[in-house]
Amino acid sequence: MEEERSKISLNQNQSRDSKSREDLGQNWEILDPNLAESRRGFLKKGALITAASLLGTPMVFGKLFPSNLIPIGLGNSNDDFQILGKSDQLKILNQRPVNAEVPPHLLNDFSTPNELIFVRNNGIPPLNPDPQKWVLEIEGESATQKVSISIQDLKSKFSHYSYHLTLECGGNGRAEFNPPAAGNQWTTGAIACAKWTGVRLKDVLEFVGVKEDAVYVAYYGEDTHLSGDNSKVVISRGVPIKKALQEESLIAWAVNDKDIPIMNGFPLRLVFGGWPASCSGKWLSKIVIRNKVHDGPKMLGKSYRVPCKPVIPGEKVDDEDMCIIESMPVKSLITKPKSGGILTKTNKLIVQGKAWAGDLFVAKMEVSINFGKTWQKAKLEKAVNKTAWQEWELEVQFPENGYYEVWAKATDSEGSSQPMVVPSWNPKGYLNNAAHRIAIKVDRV
Ligand SMILES: Nc1nc2c(c(=O)[nH]1)N[C@H]1C(S)=C(S)[C@@H](COP(=O)(O)O)O[C@H]1N2
Ligand SMILES: [Mo]
Repeated sequence: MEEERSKISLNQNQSRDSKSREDLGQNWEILDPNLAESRRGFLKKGALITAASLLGTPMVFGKLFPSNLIPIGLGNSNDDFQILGKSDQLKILNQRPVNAEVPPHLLNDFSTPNELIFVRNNGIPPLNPDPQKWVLEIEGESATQKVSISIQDLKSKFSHYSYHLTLECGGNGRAEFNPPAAGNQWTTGAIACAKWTGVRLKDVLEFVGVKEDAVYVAYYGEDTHLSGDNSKVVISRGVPIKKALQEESLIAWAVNDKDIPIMNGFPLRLVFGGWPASCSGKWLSKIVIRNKVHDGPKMLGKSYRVPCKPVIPGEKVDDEDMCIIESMPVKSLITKPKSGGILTKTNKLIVQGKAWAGDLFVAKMEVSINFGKTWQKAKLEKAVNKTAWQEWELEVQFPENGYYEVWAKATDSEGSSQPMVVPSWNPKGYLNNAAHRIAIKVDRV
């Protein structure tokens, strides 16, 4: 019993803090049981009863609760470390380089506000970059000429476009892989969808001239290596020419009609919606048009690659059996309410969220309150443009008082759905698109 108790790590001395009612309305109180938000653990026989007694309420569909899951709670530890231009609500995973994710309930805006766009740095951002003096070079084996262009020229010579683009780190959800993968232990928050403004990469590439043999378009940025060695490139990735020529692929200078936050690439960056965000070069100073698959740092080996064929968890995989990640898999988040709320005056709840599917569209969104036994179809909005996330909403009704989980699952336009459990293990912990779950207690008097 003791062991199970500590595994669930429920804080018994939880206080009901009426100040944390947030935007949930009068029907809500927030508990802070610090339940482990993890799929890694196993509940032993009898642990469900322990869980229920610790929760102080029965698990209504307890019999259906899979034995390899642990009931979720909440708990969001905040650090003192403040990131320039970012909300203090971000969860800091690393201070050097800065890496910070966003709790799901803060992603309820249609366009993610600038201070809530997650940060994934591999090196040190440039200090006080001057947009007036910034120069973008374009060259490469498959460029017909070498061009240097200022931001002012980009703005005046090419048409401007704005798109809502979903940028998700390939390692989002890494924290759940077992055996664990090294790197930032992202849970669900390395994702943002904001309105980006700039010029089409396609227009700029056509202006420069692309040779017939072009295969890849890649970036270099002005961030510096953690080692302090300025001759070392931090990261240099890219996309196949087809993705580069997509209408929504931009060289951007603004997000949500404001300057890009310094942590997200001010004054200039690439944005490729629906692909691992590592393709979207920040502090962009050079674009190369390659006649082969780009071979910059973090393109090769195991970086942003997964085994071409499924492997046994923990198995060693040779580099030549790894394939580059392209379009990201279908995924969704419950962005309202915050996990761990208590319904006290009603048994009805409006659940809202976002869903995205790489280069595809989301075709269906479903919600379950009985651990996946039955699913209810949510109202799903159409995408405003390709690779924008889509909003969804559903009112659910809970049959009686007790502990519930709301599970949400998206299906893409080609029929692929999110799994309930962590999908294909891979050495670096990429592409975890397991369905999102939140905890709800119904305690109607
Ligand atoms: N120059 C540069 N570009 C970069 C990175 C970086 O470290 N340096 N990180 C990449 C990775 S791995 C991700 S997930 C996204 C993160 O973008 P964001 O920090 O704006 O959310 O930027 C990508 N572009
Ligand atoms: Mo990333």
